[in-house]
Amino acid sequence: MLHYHRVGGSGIVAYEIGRSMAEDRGHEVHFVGMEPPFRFGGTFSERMHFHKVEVKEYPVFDYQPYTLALASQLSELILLHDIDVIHSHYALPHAVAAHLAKEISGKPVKTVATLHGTDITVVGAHPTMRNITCYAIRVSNRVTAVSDSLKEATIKEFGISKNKIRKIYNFVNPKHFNPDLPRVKQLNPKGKKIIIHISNLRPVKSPLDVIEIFYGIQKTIREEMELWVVGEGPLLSAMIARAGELDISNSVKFIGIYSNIGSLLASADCFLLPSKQESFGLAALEAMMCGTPVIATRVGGLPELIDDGSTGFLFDFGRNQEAVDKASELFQNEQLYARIRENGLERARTKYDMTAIVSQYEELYLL
Ligand code: GMT
Repeated sequence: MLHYHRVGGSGIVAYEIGRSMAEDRGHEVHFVGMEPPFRFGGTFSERMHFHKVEVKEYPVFDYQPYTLALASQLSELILLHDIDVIHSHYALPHAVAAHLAKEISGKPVKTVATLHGTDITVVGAHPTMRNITCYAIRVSNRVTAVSDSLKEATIKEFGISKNKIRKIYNFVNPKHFNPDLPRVKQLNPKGKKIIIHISNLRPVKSPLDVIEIFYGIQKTIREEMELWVVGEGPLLSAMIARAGELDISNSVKFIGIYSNIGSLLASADCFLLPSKQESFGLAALEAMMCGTPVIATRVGGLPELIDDGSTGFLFDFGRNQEAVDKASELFQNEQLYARIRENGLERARTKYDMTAIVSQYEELYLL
């Protein structure tokens, strides 16, 4: 049984683990959440089931008790479906709810918690949530982190033994992310060079830096190019305004939410990710799997994915000129471009291989 947040990379990873466990390995998988997993098109294969969490609205509560409702419904599902493993994505509130559900059911169900980043670096580290996060990690039977960087940050923050946490990298489904996907020609009829950014446009992703870096690259290489901004979020209006101030609105397409991300990535020439923090950086892996070179900040788990100058480019957060220089070099040197693209593809396919990573989770479930 898996439960997860309804948006973001963690939901995508949760869905792909469950899908692969059901379709490729014959397990019976129950997804539990407020909505079916993100990017899930509407149908489940026969071994996949979805259970919506119902939260009773009651005026006495200032805040509706989602975690308690989740724990109660998980405990029912444990009994109804004879569940062996509950895999929670995010320590808070999911790992806490899973532990409560196990206690309520009285069954020897195994609890696995995957830490994705903000549950540790932002929410969990906050004094109001510190103790409960630490508790969630302590009581979970197995805990995984999506990068070495996040594993180390968790050990440091909570003083947890390093044996308690196992690093299991994220992965993407090669069927949806590969270099042979059809290009979206209608978006680029003139065949311009395309720089792409995909995120939820929250401050942690530094989306305004995307505009600044694109402006710098355009000024440097003086070739017709376009920036595609994919996604929606709180800094969208500020990005539109900044593009206007820099007089580059005609070269920036704000695409919004788009379902066929793989085709967009395969149609682009470079992916920009100037985040302030990124425990893994799933979008960067998606780009590399599509053969699109990535220029990203040297933060969190990104240096585990990208070797600067070999499988992509890294720059220090906020040092946008460094990103401009590296992108300009990439675009002006065909041999370098081909090498980075091939190395990036190879790195993504081998180190983050879906079959190998799902096997690591399966092993953990059976341990
Ligand atoms: O940070 C987000 O925008 C969403 C969040 C999520 O729930 O998907 O992302 C975190 O988990 C992803 C999947 O493991 C990672 O790829 C992201 O790097 C991580 N975000 C941060 O660490 C800021």
